[in-house]
Amino acid sequence: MMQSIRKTLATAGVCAVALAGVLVPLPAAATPPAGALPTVSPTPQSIDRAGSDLNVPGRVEIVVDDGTDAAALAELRETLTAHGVDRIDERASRSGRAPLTIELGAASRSDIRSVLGETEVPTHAEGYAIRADASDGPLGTVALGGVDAAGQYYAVKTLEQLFVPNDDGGYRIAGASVSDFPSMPLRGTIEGFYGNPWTHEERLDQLEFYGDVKANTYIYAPKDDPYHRDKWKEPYPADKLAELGELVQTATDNHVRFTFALSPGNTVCYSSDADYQALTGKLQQMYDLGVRAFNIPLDDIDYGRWHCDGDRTAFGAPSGRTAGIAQASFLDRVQREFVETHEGVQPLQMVPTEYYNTSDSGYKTALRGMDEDVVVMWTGEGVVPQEVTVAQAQKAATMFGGPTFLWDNYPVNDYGQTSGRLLLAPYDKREAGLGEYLSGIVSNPMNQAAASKIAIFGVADFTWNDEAYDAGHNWSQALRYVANGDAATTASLRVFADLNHLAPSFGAPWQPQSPGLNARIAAFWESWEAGDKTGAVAELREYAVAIADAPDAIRTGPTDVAFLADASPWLDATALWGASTVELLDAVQARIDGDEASSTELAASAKATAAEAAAVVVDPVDNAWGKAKVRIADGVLDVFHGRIAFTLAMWEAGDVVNVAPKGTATASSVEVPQFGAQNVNDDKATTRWASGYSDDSWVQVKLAEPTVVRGVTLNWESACANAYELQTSNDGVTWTTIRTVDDSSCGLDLFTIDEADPVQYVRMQGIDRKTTWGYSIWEFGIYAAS
Ligand code: LOG
Repeated sequence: MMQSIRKTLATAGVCAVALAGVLVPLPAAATPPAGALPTVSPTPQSIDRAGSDLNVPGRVEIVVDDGTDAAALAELRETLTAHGVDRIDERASRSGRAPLTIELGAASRSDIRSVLGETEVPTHAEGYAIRADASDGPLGTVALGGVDAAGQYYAVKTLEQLFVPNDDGGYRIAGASVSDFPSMPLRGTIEGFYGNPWTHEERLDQLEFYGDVKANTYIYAPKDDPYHRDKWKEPYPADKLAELGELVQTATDNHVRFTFALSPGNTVCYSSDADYQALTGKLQQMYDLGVRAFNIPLDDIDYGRWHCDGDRTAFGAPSGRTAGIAQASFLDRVQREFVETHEGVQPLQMVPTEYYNTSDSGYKTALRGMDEDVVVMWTGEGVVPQEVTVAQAQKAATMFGGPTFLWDNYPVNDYGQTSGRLLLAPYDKREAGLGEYLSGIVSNPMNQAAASKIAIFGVADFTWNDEAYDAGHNWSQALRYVANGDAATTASLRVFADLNHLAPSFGAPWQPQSPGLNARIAAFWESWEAGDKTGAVAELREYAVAIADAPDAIRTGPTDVAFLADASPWLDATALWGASTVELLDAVQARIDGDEASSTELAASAKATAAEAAAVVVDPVDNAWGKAKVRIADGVLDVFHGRIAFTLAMWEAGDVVNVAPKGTATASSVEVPQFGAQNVNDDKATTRWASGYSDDSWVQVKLAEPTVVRGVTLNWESACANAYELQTSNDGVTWTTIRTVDDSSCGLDLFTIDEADPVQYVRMQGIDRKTTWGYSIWEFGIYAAS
């Protein structure tokens, strides 16, 4: 239904003026290798070289007609101006007076068809075709043909990325033949998180961004906007309404459907005509502003109760099944009596109360009875899924009665596990082929709007062309976009984003923390253990310097300023972590060089700087988790610091070796057989011992022979201890407490031991558990002089 967002030339003048101040063209393509085409994002379905590049002259003619999309034309004018064109003539037919002619309009227009030549025009909605080829003669022509108005707009958005800088400061347009269309009809975001809603300015900025990445959907559903959920019946006051009106206009100008969502589920009486009238009255308020897409989210509500006696009478006792019947009847009426009676409105969208799985239930059975035009959302298998596969989406289509619309909870950071985090990993783990069973995907982003662009860039690319999607490639493009095309800033952003790569879920994280740094640390220990300590330090130090310098480079480069504001505390912490890591590595090198005094001093300074880094808090906060400590490379960089500190402390003892693997581990209890005591000294960080659920549980290692112990390490799983003792013994009967610990890291605890006498046993004796589970340890390390 492109009708609703289509504008004709009649409004073009007004529109161009309105857009002039806000449109920022995509960064020009980096100069591609000779003959290669610039990278276009989202990845087109088909893009090929079609002859040589066209020089961009100072004067360009645009051939338009009544079918030319106003937003596309405004965008084209904008981008030509940004690339050095100072005279643009609009004409109804080609005059031959300008060195470059651009034909913009419906792909079916005869002049466009003839320039497109062999370039295929797709049939899909929002599709387009481009042909730019200088070899046709001295007067260059570029054809931009859209299947519909949005297609024209997207043709221009692709053309913007085909500008290649010349050495003389001018530009050329890459000679290309593009035939392109989206894999999924719905692409974009749902502002659906808890915590501070985005500001008006952030939303305007997002809508411009969606235009750049060919995303066409923005669903307005901030949980903490009172008029969206708690006070859903109350009409918006005039000032809010004016803002919403501006959003609707900006969305339209960027070919984005502003989709208004209203969440009545906490109080609605499904059988009440008054409530139906209240809801549709509010939708009407939005329709009058120009909104043509609506969504009724019924997530995160208690469907085990009614809010009125009428529902009990109408649907029976509350249950999943009767809730499904009630919701379906209510939404059917909205679809029939509101959506279908209002010109240009898209099919109604809804979020079911059971949105997080595909197991069948009375609720889902009832929901399948709903009007099949109503689009049903779900979040995947789990609220924050580990992955989304074609098989899952296929099952969802069966359970929800048709292709579903994925509400993808990434990079949203409103739940406990995301506390203190920015989620900057690429969009990943969505299987190619999802387009067959999904009508689309919207990202639920972070409270930090601009920082969410990295992930959204991926969602836009994946939904446009899921078969061609490559997360790593997309990440580079996304970082480059945030860096406004600057290569050095992009490189610094990559270092920074890697430190913020962990993607949590309600269970285990679904993307790991800092894979780039982690690989470098692994390489460090590999060289170290192979005997090349200086080489190990030198190599990692270079990366530590890159970490230390990244925040300043990002801040002084041409980075999106809104991103800088969002990321500020994380950038602060990164600078400190980087500086501290450089100092720490210098301490190691001093020690290698035999300069103990400098080493001790540097290590102490590194420790102080790391403490400062760890103390940085997010303040003020936009997130539901409140004031929290910033987390940067946690579990990777802090663990490395701990291990280095231990290594330095062990230096005294000369080279030390872990003797625990040669010993025998036993324990007071095991939770289940797979978590046996033998896992604690098997030298594998991936297997663990776990005790039964009692505070006084213990695990011990009987060493192969009496040994003078120089150090002990305990690598705790999350079932760790509030308090425990380290004990030693010679006979396994009489024990000596050598350390009482009440400040465990709940990660890697490291102890240097200064006891002269050899011992046969070392034991972790629990005192107080941190969780309701038992105690669990990945590895128990016992170090002695080698
Ligand atoms: C909410 C959503 C929230 C997200 C992550 C859906 C459909 N609803 O568990 O508003 O941002 O989880 O905390 C949700 O995902 N419920």
